[in-house]
Amino acid sequence: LILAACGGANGSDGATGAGGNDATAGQAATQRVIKAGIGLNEDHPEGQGLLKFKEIVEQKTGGKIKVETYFAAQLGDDQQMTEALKAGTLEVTVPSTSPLVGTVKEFGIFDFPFLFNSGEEADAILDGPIGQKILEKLPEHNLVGLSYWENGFRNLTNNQHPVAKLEDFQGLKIRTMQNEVHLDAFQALGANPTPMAFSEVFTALEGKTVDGQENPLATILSNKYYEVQDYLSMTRHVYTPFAFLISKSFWDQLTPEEQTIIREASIEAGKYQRELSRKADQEALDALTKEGMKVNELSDAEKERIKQVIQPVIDKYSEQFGRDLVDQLNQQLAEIRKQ
Ligand code: KDG
Repeated sequence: LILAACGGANGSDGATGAGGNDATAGQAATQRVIKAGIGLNEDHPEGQGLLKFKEIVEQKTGGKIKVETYFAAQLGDDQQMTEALKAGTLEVTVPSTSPLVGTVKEFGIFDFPFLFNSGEEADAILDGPIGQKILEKLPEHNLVGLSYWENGFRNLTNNQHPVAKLEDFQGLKIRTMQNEVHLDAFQALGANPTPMAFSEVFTALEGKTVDGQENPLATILSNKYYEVQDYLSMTRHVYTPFAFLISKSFWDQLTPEEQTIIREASIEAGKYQRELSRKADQEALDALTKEGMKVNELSDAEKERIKQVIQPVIDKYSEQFGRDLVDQLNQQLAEIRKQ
């Protein structure tokens, strides 16, 4: 969004202006506004990360670029906001990579269950050549991906019973993100998955359209799912990254200096956001227990059984997303794990 292009004032005075103003004399005095929308709440690590991005951009541009923040899916769900970026009617959004598979199918490799063992492993892959190669597929869709942030490891909540073993998934109606890998994985486990936009989840849980959902602990807390869910099972079945996206039509209007400030701000805010996210993941469990959720762990043996049932789903999608890419991913993970 460009507010006012008032090049005249600075431009015409530039030659005669006092020394102090010379630095800005040649630049168009364009006031820009970045509208940034996300699905989660302001108190969630993602919301706090977005506020950090705003602070850095406004400070580094001396207020020339303003960031307006919109939380809690006020501007739509992840897919709708991503479409708005493509259309150039919204500048920034930070969706989970999972619903982006309709735009760039390769994001789906990050949806493979039990791919990463830690947030740090995820950082190394996302910030390394594989993560960056996938971001490079965005510009042809009028999107620019500047960095990855963290949504985190997902855990299952439901209203029927604790999920402690493979058989406990049988028949559970579970809301999943709009992503085929998630859908197929839950189907393979015997559950009855329903893809749904994030903004509809609370109402679906409350109205019992579904029995359960899965999300990182910080989201289960921030979105008050504990009010409508009894059981929390620590499945940690998949890690979800966020992708920091900016509309390409907006990006292309920026000067190289402005692009650098914005790219670096998204990376710096992302570092802060990942730290907050990891702290929140540890702290949320206590809070959720206090809210009365019944928490259970899964044994390593059960996790192994679950992994085996899901493996054919991973094999199927490895072919679809590209064998070479998946081999490269596994190779790099093996190298990271050796260190
Ligand atoms: O802004 C991000 C959220 O809208 C969403 O991605 C959260 O993980 C999520 C989900 O379950 O949809």
